[in-house]
Amino acid sequence: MITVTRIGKHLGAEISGVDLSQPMDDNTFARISSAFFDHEVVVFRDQRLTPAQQIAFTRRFGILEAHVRKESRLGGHDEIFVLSNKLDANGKAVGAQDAGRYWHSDLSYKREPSMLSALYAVEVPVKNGVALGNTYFASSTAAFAALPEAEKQRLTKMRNVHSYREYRLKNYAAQQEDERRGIRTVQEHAPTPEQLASVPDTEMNVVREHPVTKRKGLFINEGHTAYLTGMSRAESDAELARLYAHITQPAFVYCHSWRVGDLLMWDNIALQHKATFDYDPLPRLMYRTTVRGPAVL
Ligand SMILES: O=C(O)CCC(=O)C(=O)O
Repeated sequence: MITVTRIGKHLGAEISGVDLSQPMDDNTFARISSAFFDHEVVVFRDQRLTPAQQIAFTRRFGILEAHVRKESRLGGHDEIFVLSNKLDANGKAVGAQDAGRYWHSDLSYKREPSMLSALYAVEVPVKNGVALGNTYFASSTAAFAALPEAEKQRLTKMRNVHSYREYRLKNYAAQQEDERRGIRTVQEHAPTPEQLASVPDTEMNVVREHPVTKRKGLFINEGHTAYLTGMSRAESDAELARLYAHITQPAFVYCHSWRVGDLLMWDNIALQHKATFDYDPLPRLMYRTTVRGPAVL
């Protein structure tokens, strides 16, 4: 029997009593889907999934994305984006090592940003019995709901631009700086001109209504939002910093401590997330599938 147990104050639930490797009837799927949208981030513990089974389960939610970073897709399974600090036998990175340095919502720079992502823990770094590489989630719907009415109305009139180009350049510069300071052991290669040109900047509303729950949330994030329109960069930076501090305050955050076999799914419209890089050189290997969402306005 499926049980859903709340694990965070404003977000997060553990769903137990389901084996995601098996075909699933429509009633069970409907129960999972409704718990997922309600809680915004859900974890299924102790799963044993092949890439094909992860793909089959997440495909029930919609069209799967093949990530723009082709070099980080899993061989034979384009729908799986590999996150890892591991190297293969030829010394080549097996996946993306820098995903999630900033608070972000997956693929939010696209005209049709991601609806949800599912991350499966294949290898989790553990030191002295404690799992490292936690992932943090912040509910931007809970953050929006907590704002005063006048502030909600002011933000509802605002627009922001998400830029894959600015994000990759900022991320790469930060990684180069880390390397200079001796922090990371595995290096990302520079974003290619082809990658930078492949996703145009997208302008969209700051306040976004969720297509399923109808909750409103702040669709801005530190990683991908380049600027708010209609003001100077300096004004935009100050306003964004204030809003990010509001969204990511502890009351709206759930921190996930990983175990091998966790399949964690999060709602990219309702929340944003951030990785922790505290484990190198211990190996970490995660497989992500990402479901496309509706177009932003
Ligand atoms: O590896 C993590 O903990 C989070 C990864 C992430 O941010 C992403 O997949 O977008």
